[in-house]
Amino acid sequence: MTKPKILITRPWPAGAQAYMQSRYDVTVNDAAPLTPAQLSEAMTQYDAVCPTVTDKLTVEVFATPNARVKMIGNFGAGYEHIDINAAKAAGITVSNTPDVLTEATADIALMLMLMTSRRASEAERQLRDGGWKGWGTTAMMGQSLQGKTLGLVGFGRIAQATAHKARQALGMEIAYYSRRQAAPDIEAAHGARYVASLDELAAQSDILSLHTPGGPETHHMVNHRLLSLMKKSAILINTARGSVVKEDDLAEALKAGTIWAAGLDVYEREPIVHDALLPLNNAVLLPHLGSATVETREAMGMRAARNVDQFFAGEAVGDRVA
Ligand code: 8YV
Repeated sequence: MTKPKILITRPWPAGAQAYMQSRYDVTVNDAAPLTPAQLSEAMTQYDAVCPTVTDKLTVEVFATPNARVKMIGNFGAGYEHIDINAAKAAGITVSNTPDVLTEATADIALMLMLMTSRRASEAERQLRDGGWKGWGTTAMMGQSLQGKTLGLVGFGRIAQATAHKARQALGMEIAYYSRRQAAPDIEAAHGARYVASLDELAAQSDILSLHTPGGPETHHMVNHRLLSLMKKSAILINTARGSVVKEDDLAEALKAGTIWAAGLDVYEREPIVHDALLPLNNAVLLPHLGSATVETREAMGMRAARNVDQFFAGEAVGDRVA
């Protein structure tokens, strides 16, 4: 039997890629991210495509005539770059890679909380620039997190892992807002208090950390109006999706002192970072590192591979989202 033809749109970590190559007729694109035209062409050439967050699988891509692709095995948990309705309409199965990146992404949320509250980037920049004048009683004072309220927007796997780490390691109080209140045992496990509206959570939080999916429902959820409800001493953390925050409004709020700081790992127009954010000392800016550990990226590859295996074996696909 001929092996299914599979396109991997960006090179994977070695182990997971070798596994795929041992089982399928694999093409790996190691050049620039694919253009919409190249993605459309791929739809006619392969049995499955394994994309990442940088590939926009739009309604137009799914409408490609004579499409051969039957399965999209996304490398990543978030899948708002894939038009799920169009995939369903075209009868194409789509899967993602949840669970395996939960801890790594929660670690980055915690890192951003510490970096912003303790002014780590600003202080290191000062030192490297030769501006450190020695220890001082009031030099580079940040904020303590012990006993402060961490407000989580969304309460899925990554939010819960962030709650666990922030409570155990930093002694923070946990509050959350989500469309649905979590079960009592989950709330109890994290000592988490449900807040019935996003506005209230924004007003109560010392750190507001975003854990919603991207897409139209959460687009610009954090904007001038919401930022104005936050405490002047508050910190915004975003490890979710850039589209959730209106960057224009955030830059303005950081400059005006409407909020104290922001720690971002994701951006509206990656890899472009809003130029008003770049000069701000109270913005910590990371280049989408959420899942970037060797262990996690290998596990994501193997999870995507498992979904592909299940699909071609005619089994139920474990992480099917369409
Ligand atoms: C991934 C992510 O690395 O999985 C996600 O949703 O945000 C990232 O950590 C990226 O999506 C790869 O496709």
